[in-house]
Amino acid sequence: MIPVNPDRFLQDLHSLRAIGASGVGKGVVRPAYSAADIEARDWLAQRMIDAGLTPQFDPMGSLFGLVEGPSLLMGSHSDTQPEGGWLDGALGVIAALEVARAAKESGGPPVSVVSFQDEEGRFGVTTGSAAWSGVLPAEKIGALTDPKGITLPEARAAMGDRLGGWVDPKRFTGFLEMHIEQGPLLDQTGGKIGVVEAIVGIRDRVIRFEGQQNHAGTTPMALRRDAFQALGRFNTLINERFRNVVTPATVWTIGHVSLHPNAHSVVPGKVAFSMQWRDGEAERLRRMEEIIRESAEEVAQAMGMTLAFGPMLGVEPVAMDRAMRSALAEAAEAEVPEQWRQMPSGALHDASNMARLMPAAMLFVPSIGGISHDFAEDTAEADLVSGLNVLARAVARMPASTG
Ligand code: HGY
Ligand code: MN
Ligand code: MN
Repeated sequence: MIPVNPDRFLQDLHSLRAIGASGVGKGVVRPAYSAADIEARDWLAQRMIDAGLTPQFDPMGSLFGLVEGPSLLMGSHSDTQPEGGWLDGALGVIAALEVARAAKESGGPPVSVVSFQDEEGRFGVTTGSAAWSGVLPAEKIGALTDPKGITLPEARAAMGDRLGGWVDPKRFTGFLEMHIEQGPLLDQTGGKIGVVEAIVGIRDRVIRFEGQQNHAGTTPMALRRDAFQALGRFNTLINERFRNVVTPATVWTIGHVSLHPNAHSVVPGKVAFSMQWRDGEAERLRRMEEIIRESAEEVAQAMGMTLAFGPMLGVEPVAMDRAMRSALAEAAEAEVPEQWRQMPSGALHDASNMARLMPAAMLFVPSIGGISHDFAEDTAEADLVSGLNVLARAVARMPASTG
């Protein structure tokens, strides 16, 4: 086992939490390319230097802490949702830093560290790791916008001359990511560790209906072309039609709605909304896409709307590497006997993209109450340390890192 230092690990985790702290519980506001995000990356780069790693930002702003020669890559992301928790992403980055640092101090296997940029998708879906892995083609990056219409290159300019060249993925023997579960399974069953079997696939796109903006007092109901009513009908239709296609594990979300002009006394003429759906089967994702397209077309036709679809973003469902999973399972059994399980991930992670480049695996620790993407997100510190210890045991056993 690599001799990791739990106190140093927890201290670093709390130092990172202080950058962009929301003031509500342990909440953090550190969206990609914000001042707090860049401050956190500068702080992390210094911690990497202190640990004997060489920091390098790639063209997206993902930060690597590199050792010389072939190494295992560990990490996650340090950007957050608009209202984020202190652990989503940060945990995997700081655990990686501690394992890399302890491995270096003790002459253990070589470990490099990464904090990917925009995992939380201000501009897309796992944007930084998707760009590095080629899932997001270079020519599409410039056109990506956030919900306020700011383009990715505009936001990225805030990183200034920190940005450097791409890191060659061939230098890494595998990718290992620790994360909070962000769901209720471990918490409800008393589990301490989850070894991830596979990560769901996701599709995400913006849909726009445009009708006719008009006076809310004088426009008879029968003559309205109300964009909000179109969204309402679309939502009801897909909920009905998905019933024949989905499983209890399938999820879909309209999470961002922009209504125009968004005023009490105006029949809204335009709506743009996000439509996201996730499932472990690519074929089911495709059938849901068909239902979404047909339903939107039907509503537009019936209600006199013009309809437009934004670019389809997505990541395929992906299985984790078998040998790395075995090393994690053995380490979990040694650390928390019979208090761990194999499980799928319903949340998306950078590991999905990494699996295209190298063997990849993931480890979960419980989320209290199953809450995440909220200031209330939390995990008992004893559980965070158990996860760190499982990593420290597993890395010592990983075939990829010892070869
Ligand atoms: O949305 C996700 O699953 C991830 O947390 N970005
Ligand atoms: Mn995350
Ligand atoms: Mn997240």
